[in-house]
Amino acid sequence: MAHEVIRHQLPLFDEDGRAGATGDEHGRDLYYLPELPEEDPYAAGHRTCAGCGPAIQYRWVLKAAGQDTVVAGPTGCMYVANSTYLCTPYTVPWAHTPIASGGSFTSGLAAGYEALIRKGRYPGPYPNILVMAGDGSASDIGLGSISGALYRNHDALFICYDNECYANTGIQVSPTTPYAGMTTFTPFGTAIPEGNKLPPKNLAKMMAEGHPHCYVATTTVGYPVDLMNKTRKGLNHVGAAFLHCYTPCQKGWVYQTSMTVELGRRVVEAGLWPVWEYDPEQRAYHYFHPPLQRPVTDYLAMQGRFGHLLPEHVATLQTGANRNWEAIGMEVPAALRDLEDPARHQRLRDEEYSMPLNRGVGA
Ligand SMILES: Cc1ncc(C[n+]2csc(CCOP(=O)(O)OP(=O)(O)O)c2C)c(N)n1
Ligand code: SF4
Ligand SMILES: [Mg+2]
Repeated sequence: MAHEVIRHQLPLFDEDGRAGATGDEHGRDLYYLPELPEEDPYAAGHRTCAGCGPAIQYRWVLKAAGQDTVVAGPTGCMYVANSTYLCTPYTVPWAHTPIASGGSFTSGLAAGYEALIRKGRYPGPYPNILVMAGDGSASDIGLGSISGALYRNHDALFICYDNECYANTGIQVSPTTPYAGMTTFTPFGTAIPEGNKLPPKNLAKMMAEGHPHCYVATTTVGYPVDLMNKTRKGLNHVGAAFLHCYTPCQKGWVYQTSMTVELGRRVVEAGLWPVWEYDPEQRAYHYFHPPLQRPVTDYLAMQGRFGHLLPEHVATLQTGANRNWEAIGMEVPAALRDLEDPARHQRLRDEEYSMPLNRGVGA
């Protein structure tokens, strides 16, 4: 007789009663401190760069998932920097997979645990199974294997930590690199002054539209409670779930290391990273409306990878952000609409913007 598969139901963290919340003048609730688990399945002692966004994501996700978790990591920074010989930061079972097979490996894990529990050969309960793949893996080299896993509806959480480049091999362009983002494979010059000519692949929408039975969400390291709750919702969902998380890479993007979390908020406030959830029961999207709408320059100018932008490039990015505001059901303020005009801009390094931290490469 088949044994029953008992699944965890992880409670969500309170987002309203934030114990230590102190709003800034825009109500962004800068420091909120809900009761968090003390356990840290991703412990200190890894070797990622200071301020590494993916490392912050790994820590929050594994804190939310807890100790009964099995995690996989395809090749990328978060494999290489975390698994120096005889040393890893994981206190839960972890496995490296080839860059193309995060989806198929994790499918096998999920199917294997399910079969063992049914046969009475693993006492259960069914563990939290998740994979965290880079954007190069999830949106490019391993896209097919993750899409296959979502389609077959394996009970696991598939996460893309998106640092908008192939970081580990030297900051090369990936399908999620933003328009005009400089990488080592998209240098700016007289022939191609914007660097990267292509807009980023909309990976999360592809996953939601293409696999409508799955829970799909986007988030950033700027919203830790949102990230942890979406991790738990994805794990609680019986079947496949996909989470796309914006994770700045200070080495590749060239910014002050303390600004990783601030970037994770500004990208949303600039209209460049819509935060949403797709509910497969209702077949509906729920969009987060940030309390503040900024010009894209407030975000771009903090990063050296955009230091070469000319007025027309900034205007193109503002135009894309404005269309995003409309797509998530927010009004585009007249001041931001005006900024679609290149004549309203200077070279990015000469623009006025808030918190001028990094005037960029060549500035
Ligand atoms: C099939 C294959 N092609 C190329 C590589 C080389 N490679 C190793 S890590 C890496 C970068 C991965 O980028 P991403 O998935 O975005 O992770 P990140 O390094 O940015 O964390 C590449 C291209 C590989 N390991 N396997
Ligand atoms: S290169 Fe980027 S993603 Fe890789 S460890 Fe450094 S900050 Fe993190
Ligand atoms: Mg990457």
